[in-house]
Amino acid sequence: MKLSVVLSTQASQFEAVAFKGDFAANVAKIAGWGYDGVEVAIRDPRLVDGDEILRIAAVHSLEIPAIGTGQAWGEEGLSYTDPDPAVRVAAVQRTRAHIPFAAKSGAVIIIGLLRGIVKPGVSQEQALGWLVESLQECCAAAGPHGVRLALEPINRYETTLVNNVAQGMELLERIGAENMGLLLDTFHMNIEDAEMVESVRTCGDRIFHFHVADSNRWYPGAGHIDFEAIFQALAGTGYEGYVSGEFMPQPDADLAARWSIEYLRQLESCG
Ligand code: LER
Ligand code: MN
Repeated sequence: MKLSVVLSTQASQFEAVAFKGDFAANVAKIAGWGYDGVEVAIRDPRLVDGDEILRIAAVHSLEIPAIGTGQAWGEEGLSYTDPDPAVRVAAVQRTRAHIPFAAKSGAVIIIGLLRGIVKPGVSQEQALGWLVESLQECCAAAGPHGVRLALEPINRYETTLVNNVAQGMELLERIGAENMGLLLDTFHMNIEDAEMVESVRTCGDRIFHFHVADSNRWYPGAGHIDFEAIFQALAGTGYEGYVSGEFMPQPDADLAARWSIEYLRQLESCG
């Protein structure tokens, strides 16, 4: 199993990102602990130097499996489901702006909190309609560049739209694009899905990316999730992508990243 960990390219309010500081220094540390890749969180691709990110990653032989986009919601309020059409357009434009770097790096574009939440005065069906339209537009723009998008079911305490894997699969049906899949995150599935192993099996070849944190959102091994069973199911789907650590920097970012890879590597299914 190829392992990566989330690294933000700039300061962020989102807590479950282990590293937020000096990018190059953190990439060096991550490579030193034995990771194969680094997942980058980018608020606005126009404000970061994609070639420099690729250069630094290459120096340490790290791949970039995915780009996290949720900071544009957290810091700027962009979403596909805002009642203001200008905000929805800006969210689609922002997603499209990630395409060149995604194409160069081979990274999947993560659609997490950019989906937004159902705002007062907006029905669930209307919000889902806007979400489907926006993602169809993003997929159509990304497709010719060979870029894939991964929608992440996110627990109910963070969003009111698409909380579990079954809802994610339903939305994929409605979007109907080959380059749209799901990102499964064990922290969210542990809250929302009746049986995580079953969710992994059901999602099958629509799993485009995978996040791990334990039940308490600390590093894997700090809580009570059965990662052995989950990874066996994941391997059974034929998944060849990355398992990316997205957890709280507890007790600190370095220890969390080190203990996570140590724990995952000793699992039979992840060795
Ligand atoms: C992002 O990958 C995620 O898991 C969400 O919890 C973001 O808030
Ligand atoms: Mn996640």
